[in-house]
Amino acid sequence: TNRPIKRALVSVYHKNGLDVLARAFIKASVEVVSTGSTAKALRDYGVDVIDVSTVTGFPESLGGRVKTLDPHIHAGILADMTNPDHVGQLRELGIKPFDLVVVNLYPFEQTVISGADEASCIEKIDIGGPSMVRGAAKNSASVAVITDPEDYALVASRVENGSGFTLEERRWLAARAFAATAAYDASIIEWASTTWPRPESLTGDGHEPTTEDAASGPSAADETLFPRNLTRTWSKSHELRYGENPHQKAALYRDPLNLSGFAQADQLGGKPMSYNNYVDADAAWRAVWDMSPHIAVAVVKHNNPCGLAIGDTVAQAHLKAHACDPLSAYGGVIAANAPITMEMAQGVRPIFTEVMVAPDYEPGVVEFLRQHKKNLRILKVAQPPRSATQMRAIDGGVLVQSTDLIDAPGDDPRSWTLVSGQAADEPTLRDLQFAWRAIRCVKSNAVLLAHDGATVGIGMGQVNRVDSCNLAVERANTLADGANRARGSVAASDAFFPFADGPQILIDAGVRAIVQPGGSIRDKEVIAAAQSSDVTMYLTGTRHFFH
Ligand code: 93A
Repeated sequence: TNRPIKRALVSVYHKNGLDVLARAFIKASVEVVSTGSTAKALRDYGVDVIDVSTVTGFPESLGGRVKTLDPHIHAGILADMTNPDHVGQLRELGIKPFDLVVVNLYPFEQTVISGADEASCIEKIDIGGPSMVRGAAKNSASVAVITDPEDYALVASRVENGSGFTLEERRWLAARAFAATAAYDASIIEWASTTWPRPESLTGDGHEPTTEDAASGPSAADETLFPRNLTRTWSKSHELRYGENPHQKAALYRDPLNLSGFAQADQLGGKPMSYNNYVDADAAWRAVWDMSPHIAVAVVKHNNPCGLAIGDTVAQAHLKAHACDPLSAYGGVIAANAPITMEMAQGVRPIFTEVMVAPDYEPGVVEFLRQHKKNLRILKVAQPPRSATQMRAIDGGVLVQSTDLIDAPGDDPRSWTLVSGQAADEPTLRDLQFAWRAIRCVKSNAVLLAHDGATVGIGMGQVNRVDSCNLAVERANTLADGANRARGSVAASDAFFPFADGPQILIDAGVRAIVQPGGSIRDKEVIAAAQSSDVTMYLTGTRHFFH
């Protein structure tokens, strides 16, 4: 099944590594057909190249848009040389078959990322390249296809020793080639569907959602967010040591169109990131940006905050966040939404910490951390979280939702409804607002207590809200110094209280104000509990579940 390589078609955007191929082609006297600047590069390496235009009898035209799109090329790629009929037809037509196709495509993604204008992006949509790649992949019975310069050394050795590739090898290369063109198309779809949304003129004529659709689901306006097919591709960045547990395998994939998000973090020190490190650090990263424009620090463990605080400096915010639950902060992930200062680094030094993530580090800080905290994974992330959608895999599918924004209607205290007690004074209102923004990063059922721009007790992830209330109070009051931090604090709940029992626990613990969405059929009882103790209560009308 081996097919020695006697004739090759080479058309590559990236010219790197071509010298390796050129040497092998010369040595094995391979006939090489090539496009414009690839031909030139190969000639410079001494290869006696035949121009594509010589084979097609047609000049490369339309500014390069039509180079290889010609039957003289494609019949040579697609002829199955194990099929006598194909062999006969080629002979009649005077077309010679190719044994090898080496193509790499116009850099569409990189052009989009560079911020190039629309016309430049369009020009970088490769048409001829994917046609050759798909043709050669379809015809793996006869042709070997290569799209990645990393494979040139392998190809060169097979060209030189005259063995070519086996059928199994050609098929494997074909599968990879199909994956390459699919990924290429996926990024074009992603770009085109966001750059060119559905126009008004196409919302009639059967393109319009039925009234049923409109009532029950996304409308045409959501098409950019929820396209008909989810064609986004993630490129494999690297494999992780293991997944959530050591017996699980795992890898990180990155969105090739987003070069500055959390998944693209720069690691400046420490051991490689683990699967759980990524999950926790991403949660911490989101939590601190929910506090923007305030300077904020979050300490996260197991996807939940063990402390979150705002401050005048990152060092102060970290002290306050750490103080919420020093016991749990051991082995945590620390995120800040402002550059890490030396003062903060010194504060973190004695605390065992897995990961630190920040937009930047002041001069000398990275060196200090590397020196004193050898295992600390130090991450720098260029941009705040900005994904418009969130995904979660379920068996046999994936759920997609628009990202929960902290600036949803109801997140602005000016829209809150006072239903019990005195209107909050300014410091109390500030704490209520902090607590409400903080609640979003706590797993449901979430109840948290806050004081002076810091969480002081967090009740997370319970399957009933009473337990979350108890937990929040208990954690606020378990510091070694015996301080009663629940007394005088404010509370937030991520969703309504279904009964008065939960808020009663908070009230009994001395909480002075509560913010919650409201909307329970027993709101009256819940509000009455607050009123009878003269505790301030605001309803937001907005819920922030986080599962
Ligand atoms: O504009 S194209 O879609 N039209 C074509 O016919 C064509 N043939 C090859 N682009 C085409 N190519 C691409 O040109 C290849 O995929 C490769 O990226 C590039 C190589 O051109 P050159 O050798 O002139 O640099």
